Amino acid sequence: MLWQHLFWFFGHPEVYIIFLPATGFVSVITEAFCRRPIFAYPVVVLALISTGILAFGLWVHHMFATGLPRVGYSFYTAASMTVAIPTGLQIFCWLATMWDGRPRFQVPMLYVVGFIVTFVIGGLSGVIIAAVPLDLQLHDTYFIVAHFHYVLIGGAVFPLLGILTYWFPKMTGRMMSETLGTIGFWILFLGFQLTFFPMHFAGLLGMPRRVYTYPAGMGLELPNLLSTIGAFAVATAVLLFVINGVVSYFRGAIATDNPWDASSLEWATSSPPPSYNFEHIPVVASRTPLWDEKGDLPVVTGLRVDDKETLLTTVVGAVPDVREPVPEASIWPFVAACATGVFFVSSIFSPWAVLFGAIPTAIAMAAWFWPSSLKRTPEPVIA
Ligand SMILES: [Cu+2]
Repeated sequence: MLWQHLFWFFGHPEVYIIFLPATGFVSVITEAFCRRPIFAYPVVVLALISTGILAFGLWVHHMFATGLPRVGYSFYTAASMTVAIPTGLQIFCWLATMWDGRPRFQVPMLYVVGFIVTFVIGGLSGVIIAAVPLDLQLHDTYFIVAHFHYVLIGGAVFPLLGILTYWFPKMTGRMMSETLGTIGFWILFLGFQLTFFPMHFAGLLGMPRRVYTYPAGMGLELPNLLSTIGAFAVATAVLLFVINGVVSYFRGAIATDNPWDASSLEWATSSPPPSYNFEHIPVVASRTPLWDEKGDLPVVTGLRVDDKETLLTTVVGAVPDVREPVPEASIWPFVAACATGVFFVSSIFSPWAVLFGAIPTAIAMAAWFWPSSLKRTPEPVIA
Protein backbone atom coordinates (compact mmCIF):
# COMPACT_ATOMS: atom_id res chain seq x y z
CA MET A 1 0.00 0.00 0.00
CA LEU A 2 2.80 2.38 0.88
CA TRP A 3 4.43 1.65 -2.48
CA GLN A 4 1.14 2.37 -4.28
CA HIS A 5 0.82 5.71 -2.46
CA LEU A 6 4.41 6.57 -3.31
CA PHE A 7 3.93 5.58 -6.94
CA TRP A 8 0.74 7.58 -7.44
CA PHE A 9 2.01 10.56 -5.47
CA PHE A 10 4.53 10.69 -8.33
CA GLY A 11 2.28 9.27 -11.06
CA HIS A 12 -0.61 11.68 -10.86
CA PRO A 13 1.40 14.95 -10.92
CA GLU A 14 3.51 13.40 -13.68
CA VAL A 15 0.45 13.52 -15.95
CA TYR A 16 0.37 17.27 -15.39
CA ILE A 17 4.11 17.56 -16.01
CA ILE A 18 3.27 16.20 -19.47
CA PHE A 19 0.09 18.24 -19.87
CA LEU A 20 1.16 21.69 -18.60
CA PRO A 21 3.82 22.39 -21.29
CA ALA A 22 1.21 21.32 -23.86
CA THR A 23 -1.15 24.05 -22.61
CA GLY A 24 1.64 26.51 -23.37
CA PHE A 25 1.95 25.11 -26.92
CA VAL A 26 -1.81 25.43 -27.39
CA SER A 27 -1.83 29.05 -26.17
CA VAL A 28 1.06 29.98 -28.48
CA ILE A 29 -0.52 28.36 -31.56
CA THR A 30 -4.04 29.66 -30.82
CA GLU A 31 -2.75 33.21 -30.48
CA ALA A 32 -0.72 33.08 -33.71
CA PHE A 33 -3.41 31.43 -35.86
CA CYS A 34 -6.38 33.43 -34.50
CA ARG A 35 -4.44 36.67 -34.87
CA ARG A 36 -5.40 38.11 -31.50
CA PRO A 37 -3.83 37.90 -28.02
CA ILE A 38 -5.05 35.04 -25.81
CA PHE A 39 -8.45 35.85 -24.30
CA ALA A 40 -8.23 36.56 -20.52
CA TYR A 41 -4.49 35.88 -20.28
CA PRO A 42 -4.34 36.30 -16.43
CA VAL A 43 -7.11 33.68 -16.08
CA VAL A 44 -5.12 31.23 -18.22
CA VAL A 45 -2.00 31.79 -16.10
CA LEU A 46 -3.84 31.47 -12.77
CA ALA A 47 -5.60 28.34 -14.02
CA LEU A 48 -2.21 26.83 -14.93
CA ILE A 49 -0.80 27.58 -11.49
CA SER A 50 -3.83 26.20 -9.64
CA THR A 51 -3.75 23.04 -11.81
CA GLY A 52 -0.11 22.60 -10.79
CA ILE A 53 -0.99 22.91 -7.10
CA LEU A 54 -4.14 20.75 -7.21
CA ALA A 55 -2.18 18.04 -9.05
CA PHE A 56 -0.46 17.11 -5.78
CA GLY A 57 -3.74 16.45 -3.95
CA LEU A 58 -5.39 13.91 -6.25
CA TRP A 59 -3.25 10.79 -6.27
CA VAL A 60 -5.61 8.65 -4.18
CA HIS A 61 -8.23 8.62 -6.98
CA HIS A 62 -6.07 5.91 -8.58
CA MET A 63 -6.51 3.80 -5.43
CA PHE A 64 -10.26 3.87 -4.69
CA ALA A 65 -10.35 0.08 -5.17
CA THR A 66 -7.75 -0.53 -2.44
CA GLY A 67 -10.21 0.34 0.33
CA LEU A 68 -10.03 3.70 2.09
CA PRO A 69 -11.65 5.51 4.99
CA ARG A 70 -14.94 7.18 4.00
CA VAL A 71 -13.49 10.65 4.40
CA GLY A 72 -10.69 9.67 1.98
CA TYR A 73 -13.23 8.76 -0.70
CA SER A 74 -15.09 12.06 -0.29
CA PHE A 75 -11.99 14.23 -0.16
CA TYR A 76 -10.28 12.76 -3.23
CA THR A 77 -13.51 12.67 -5.24
CA ALA A 78 -14.08 16.34 -4.49
CA ALA A 79 -10.44 17.26 -5.21
CA SER A 80 -10.46 15.31 -8.50
CA MET A 81 -13.61 17.01 -9.69
CA THR A 82 -12.21 20.42 -8.66
CA VAL A 83 -9.37 20.14 -11.17
CA ALA A 84 -11.99 20.30 -13.94
CA ILE A 85 -12.56 23.96 -13.00
CA PRO A 86 -9.16 25.47 -13.94
CA THR A 87 -8.87 23.13 -16.93
CA GLY A 88 -12.34 24.12 -18.12
CA LEU A 89 -11.48 27.81 -17.68
CA GLN A 90 -8.48 27.40 -19.98
CA ILE A 91 -10.54 25.56 -22.60
CA PHE A 92 -13.11 28.38 -22.57
CA CYS A 93 -10.34 31.00 -22.89
CA TRP A 94 -8.93 29.24 -25.99
CA LEU A 95 -12.42 28.91 -27.48
CA ALA A 96 -13.09 32.60 -26.81
CA THR A 97 -9.79 33.48 -28.53
CA MET A 98 -10.94 31.51 -31.61
CA TRP A 99 -14.45 32.97 -31.44
CA ASP A 100 -13.18 36.52 -31.30
CA GLY A 101 -10.25 36.05 -33.69
CA ARG A 102 -9.94 35.17 -37.35
CA PRO A 103 -8.69 31.56 -37.21
CA ARG A 104 -6.60 30.10 -40.03
CA PHE A 105 -6.91 26.33 -39.97
CA GLN A 106 -3.38 25.40 -40.98
CA VAL A 107 -1.76 22.23 -39.60
CA PRO A 108 -0.70 23.54 -36.13
CA MET A 109 -4.21 24.97 -35.58
CA LEU A 110 -5.81 21.69 -36.71
CA TYR A 111 -3.85 19.97 -33.95
CA VAL A 112 -5.18 22.51 -31.43
CA VAL A 113 -8.76 21.78 -32.49
CA GLY A 114 -8.01 18.04 -32.32
CA PHE A 115 -6.59 18.61 -28.85
CA ILE A 116 -9.69 20.46 -27.62
CA VAL A 117 -12.16 17.84 -28.90
CA THR A 118 -10.13 14.87 -27.64
CA PHE A 119 -9.08 16.37 -24.32
CA VAL A 120 -12.63 17.48 -23.45
CA ILE A 121 -13.90 13.91 -24.01
CA GLY A 122 -11.06 12.64 -21.77
CA GLY A 123 -11.86 15.29 -19.17
CA LEU A 124 -15.53 14.29 -19.10
CA SER A 125 -14.74 10.59 -18.62
CA GLY A 126 -12.32 11.75 -15.90
CA VAL A 127 -15.08 13.53 -14.00
CA ILE A 128 -17.19 10.36 -14.35
CA ILE A 129 -14.56 8.06 -12.84
CA ALA A 130 -13.81 10.49 -10.01
CA ALA A 131 -17.11 9.24 -8.55
CA VAL A 132 -16.27 6.29 -6.31
CA PRO A 133 -19.28 4.00 -7.00
CA LEU A 134 -18.64 4.17 -10.74
CA ASP A 135 -14.88 3.92 -10.33
CA LEU A 136 -15.25 0.68 -8.37
CA GLN A 137 -17.16 -0.74 -11.36
CA LEU A 138 -14.72 0.55 -13.98
CA HIS A 139 -11.44 0.13 -12.10
CA ASP A 140 -8.83 -1.80 -14.13
CA THR A 141 -11.08 -2.02 -17.20
CA TYR A 142 -10.58 -0.72 -20.75
CA PHE A 143 -12.72 2.30 -19.79
CA ILE A 144 -9.70 3.57 -17.85
CA VAL A 145 -7.40 2.81 -20.81
CA ALA A 146 -9.73 4.88 -23.01
CA HIS A 147 -9.82 7.72 -20.46
CA PHE A 148 -6.09 8.16 -20.03
CA HIS A 149 -5.33 7.93 -23.75
CA TYR A 150 -7.89 10.67 -24.40
CA VAL A 151 -6.19 12.78 -21.73
CA LEU A 152 -2.57 12.04 -22.62
CA ILE A 153 -2.63 11.66 -26.41
CA GLY A 154 -5.29 14.36 -26.66
CA GLY A 155 -3.64 16.55 -24.05
CA ALA A 156 0.01 16.10 -24.97
CA VAL A 157 0.66 14.35 -28.31
CA PHE A 158 -1.71 16.50 -30.40
CA PRO A 159 -0.23 19.79 -29.04
CA LEU A 160 3.29 18.36 -29.43
CA LEU A 161 2.80 17.51 -33.12
CA GLY A 162 1.18 20.93 -33.56
CA ILE A 163 4.09 22.80 -32.00
CA LEU A 164 6.68 20.74 -33.91
CA THR A 165 4.98 21.76 -37.16
CA TYR A 166 4.81 25.35 -35.88
CA TRP A 167 8.47 25.60 -34.81
CA PHE A 168 9.86 23.44 -37.65
CA PRO A 169 10.59 26.49 -39.88
CA LYS A 170 12.32 28.28 -36.97
CA MET A 171 14.45 25.21 -36.21
CA THR A 172 15.34 24.18 -39.76
CA GLY A 173 14.68 27.20 -42.01
CA ARG A 174 12.19 25.17 -44.07
CA MET A 175 8.40 24.69 -43.95
CA MET A 176 6.77 21.29 -43.43
CA SER A 177 4.44 20.19 -46.22
CA GLU A 178 0.95 21.55 -45.56
CA THR A 179 -0.74 18.87 -47.71
CA LEU A 180 1.05 15.95 -46.08
CA GLY A 181 0.51 17.56 -42.66
CA THR A 182 -3.24 17.96 -43.20
CA ILE A 183 -3.64 14.38 -44.44
CA GLY A 184 -1.55 13.13 -41.50
CA PHE A 185 -3.63 15.11 -39.01
CA TRP A 186 -6.94 13.68 -40.21
CA ILE A 187 -5.60 10.10 -40.28
CA LEU A 188 -4.30 10.57 -36.73
CA PHE A 189 -7.45 12.24 -35.44
CA LEU A 190 -9.89 9.72 -36.94
CA GLY A 191 -7.57 6.78 -36.24
CA PHE A 192 -7.26 7.87 -32.62
CA GLN A 193 -11.04 8.08 -32.13
CA LEU A 194 -11.45 4.69 -33.82
CA THR A 195 -8.84 3.13 -31.53
CA PHE A 196 -9.87 4.52 -28.18
CA PHE A 197 -13.58 5.38 -28.31
CA PRO A 198 -14.69 1.71 -28.55
CA MET A 199 -12.52 0.96 -25.49
CA HIS A 200 -15.10 2.81 -23.35
CA PHE A 201 -17.63 0.16 -24.39
CA ALA A 202 -15.21 -2.75 -23.99
CA GLY A 203 -14.57 -1.46 -20.47
CA LEU A 204 -18.25 -1.01 -19.66
CA LEU A 205 -18.75 -4.62 -20.81
CA GLY A 206 -16.16 -5.65 -18.24
CA MET A 207 -13.01 -6.27 -20.29
CA PRO A 208 -10.05 -5.97 -17.88
CA ARG A 209 -7.08 -3.82 -18.86
CA ARG A 210 -3.59 -5.31 -19.45
CA VAL A 211 -5.30 -8.33 -21.04
CA TYR A 212 -5.47 -8.66 -24.82
CA THR A 213 -7.53 -11.86 -25.13
CA TYR A 214 -11.22 -12.28 -24.36
CA PRO A 215 -13.84 -15.03 -24.58
CA ALA A 216 -16.04 -15.05 -27.70
CA GLY A 217 -19.72 -14.15 -27.54
CA MET A 218 -19.51 -11.41 -24.91
CA GLY A 219 -19.86 -8.53 -27.36
CA LEU A 220 -16.15 -7.69 -27.16
CA GLU A 221 -15.28 -8.67 -30.77
CA LEU A 222 -16.49 -5.48 -32.48
CA PRO A 223 -14.89 -2.88 -30.16
CA ASN A 224 -11.57 -4.77 -30.27
CA LEU A 225 -11.67 -5.08 -34.07
CA LEU A 226 -12.32 -1.33 -34.40
CA SER A 227 -9.47 -0.56 -31.97
CA THR A 228 -7.08 -2.73 -33.99
CA ILE A 229 -7.97 -1.01 -37.27
CA GLY A 230 -7.60 2.38 -35.56
CA ALA A 231 -4.21 1.47 -34.14
CA PHE A 232 -2.87 0.83 -37.66
CA ALA A 233 -4.23 4.23 -38.74
CA VAL A 234 -2.47 5.93 -35.80
CA ALA A 235 0.82 4.20 -36.71
CA THR A 236 0.41 5.31 -40.34
CA ALA A 237 -0.15 8.91 -39.25
CA VAL A 238 2.94 8.94 -37.04
CA LEU A 239 4.99 7.48 -39.91
CA LEU A 240 3.59 10.18 -42.25
CA PHE A 241 4.64 12.86 -39.76
CA VAL A 242 8.19 11.49 -39.64
CA ILE A 243 8.35 11.25 -43.46
CA ASN A 244 7.02 14.82 -43.73
CA GLY A 245 9.72 15.98 -41.30
CA VAL A 246 12.57 14.24 -43.13
CA VAL A 247 11.46 15.26 -46.65
CA SER A 248 10.72 18.86 -45.60
CA TYR A 249 14.10 19.12 -43.86
CA PHE A 250 15.82 18.60 -47.23
CA ARG A 251 13.22 19.74 -49.78
CA GLY A 252 10.74 21.98 -47.93
CA ALA A 253 9.92 25.53 -49.02
CA ILE A 254 12.40 28.06 -47.60
CA ALA A 255 10.91 29.73 -44.50
CA THR A 256 10.94 33.47 -43.89
CA ASP A 257 11.80 34.89 -40.45
CA ASN A 258 8.13 34.91 -39.42
CA PRO A 259 6.20 32.58 -41.74
CA TRP A 260 3.06 32.33 -39.55
CA ASP A 261 2.91 36.10 -38.83
CA ALA A 262 3.21 35.27 -35.13
CA SER A 263 3.66 37.79 -32.33
CA SER A 264 6.38 36.39 -30.09
CA LEU A 265 10.08 37.06 -29.94
CA GLU A 266 11.52 33.89 -31.51
CA TRP A 267 10.08 35.05 -34.85
CA ALA A 268 12.08 38.32 -34.71
CA THR A 269 15.34 36.55 -35.58
CA SER A 270 16.29 34.60 -38.69
CA SER A 271 15.09 31.02 -39.43
CA PRO A 272 17.11 29.16 -38.16
CA PRO A 273 18.48 31.66 -35.62
CA PRO A 274 22.23 32.36 -35.30
CA SER A 275 23.89 30.74 -32.25
CA TYR A 276 23.72 34.04 -30.34
CA ASN A 277 19.97 34.54 -31.17
CA PHE A 278 20.12 38.35 -31.32
CA GLU A 279 23.01 40.64 -32.20
CA HIS A 280 21.39 43.37 -30.11
CA ILE A 281 18.97 42.66 -27.25
CA PRO A 282 15.47 43.65 -28.45
CA VAL A 283 13.27 45.91 -26.32
CA VAL A 284 9.88 44.36 -25.59
CA ALA A 285 6.98 46.37 -24.20
CA SER A 286 4.10 43.88 -24.47
CA ARG A 287 3.32 40.17 -24.81
CA THR A 288 2.88 40.56 -28.57
CA PRO A 289 5.94 42.62 -29.59
CA LEU A 290 5.95 41.67 -33.29
CA TRP A 291 2.34 42.79 -33.75
CA ASP A 292 3.01 46.15 -32.05
CA GLU A 293 6.13 47.14 -34.00
CA LYS A 294 5.71 47.47 -37.72
CA GLY A 295 9.42 47.56 -38.58
CA ASP A 296 12.40 46.18 -36.67
CA LEU A 297 12.17 46.02 -32.87
CA PRO A 298 14.02 48.76 -30.95
CA VAL A 299 17.20 47.46 -29.32
CA VAL A 300 19.02 48.02 -26.03
CA THR A 301 21.94 50.44 -26.40
CA GLY A 302 24.70 51.55 -24.03
CA LEU A 303 26.03 48.12 -23.05
CA ARG A 304 29.79 47.55 -23.03
CA VAL A 305 31.26 46.21 -26.25
CA ASP A 306 34.68 45.25 -24.83
CA ASP A 307 33.27 42.75 -22.32
CA LYS A 308 30.21 40.52 -21.84
CA GLU A 309 27.41 42.31 -20.06
CA THR A 310 23.64 41.99 -19.76
CA LEU A 311 20.84 44.26 -18.63
CA LEU A 312 18.92 43.53 -15.43
CA THR A 313 15.52 45.13 -14.94
CA THR A 314 13.20 45.62 -11.99
CA VAL A 315 10.99 42.60 -11.30
CA VAL A 316 7.51 44.07 -11.75
CA GLY A 317 7.93 47.14 -13.94
CA ALA A 318 10.77 45.78 -16.17
CA VAL A 319 12.54 49.16 -15.87
CA PRO A 320 16.29 48.98 -16.69
CA ASP A 321 18.13 48.73 -13.36
CA VAL A 322 21.76 47.54 -13.51
CA ARG A 323 24.28 46.36 -16.08
CA GLU A 324 25.38 42.93 -14.87
CA PRO A 325 28.75 41.52 -15.95
CA VAL A 326 28.36 38.04 -17.44
CA PRO A 327 30.64 35.55 -15.62
CA GLU A 328 33.82 34.44 -17.33
CA ALA A 329 33.88 30.95 -18.82
CA SER A 330 34.61 28.43 -16.05
CA ILE A 331 34.98 24.66 -15.71
CA TRP A 332 33.45 24.61 -12.20
CA PRO A 333 29.72 24.56 -13.07
CA PHE A 334 30.42 21.46 -15.22
CA VAL A 335 32.45 19.81 -12.44
CA ALA A 336 29.66 20.61 -9.94
CA ALA A 337 27.07 19.06 -12.26
CA CYS A 338 29.14 15.86 -12.68
CA ALA A 339 29.79 15.60 -8.92
CA THR A 340 26.08 16.09 -8.15
CA GLY A 341 25.17 13.42 -10.69
CA VAL A 342 27.61 10.92 -9.19
CA PHE A 343 26.29 11.85 -5.71
CA PHE A 344 22.65 11.04 -6.56
CA VAL A 345 23.27 7.95 -8.71
CA SER A 346 25.58 6.32 -6.17
CA SER A 347 23.20 7.13 -3.30
CA ILE A 348 20.79 4.63 -4.92
CA PHE A 349 23.31 1.89 -4.12
CA SER A 350 24.68 2.92 -0.74
CA PRO A 351 23.64 5.46 1.90
CA TRP A 352 27.36 6.16 2.47
CA ALA A 353 27.39 7.90 -0.93
CA VAL A 354 25.35 10.71 0.65
CA LEU A 355 28.26 11.41 3.00
CA PHE A 356 31.21 10.87 0.65
CA GLY A 357 29.45 12.15 -2.47
CA ALA A 358 28.82 15.49 -0.74
CA ILE A 359 32.56 16.23 -0.51
CA PRO A 360 33.43 16.63 -4.24
CA THR A 361 30.13 18.48 -4.73
CA ALA A 362 31.01 20.91 -1.94
CA ILE A 363 34.53 21.46 -3.34
CA ALA A 364 33.16 22.19 -6.83
CA MET A 365 30.53 24.58 -5.45
CA ALA A 366 33.09 26.40 -3.30
CA ALA A 367 35.43 26.83 -6.28
CA TRP A 368 32.54 28.03 -8.44
CA PHE A 369 31.43 30.71 -5.95
CA TRP A 370 34.95 31.68 -4.73
CA PRO A 371 35.14 35.50 -4.69
CA SER A 372 37.50 36.74 -7.39
CA SER A 373 39.08 40.17 -7.26
CA LEU A 374 39.10 40.30 -11.06
CA LYS A 375 35.30 40.23 -11.29
CA ARG A 376 33.66 43.49 -12.14
CA THR A 377 30.72 44.61 -10.03
CA PRO A 378 27.26 45.50 -11.46
CA GLU A 379 26.95 49.11 -12.54
CA PRO A 380 23.74 51.15 -12.28
CA VAL A 381 22.03 52.15 -15.50
CA ILE A 382 22.34 55.83 -16.30
CA ALA A 383 19.13 56.85 -18.00
CU1 LIG B 1 -4.71 10.90 -11.47
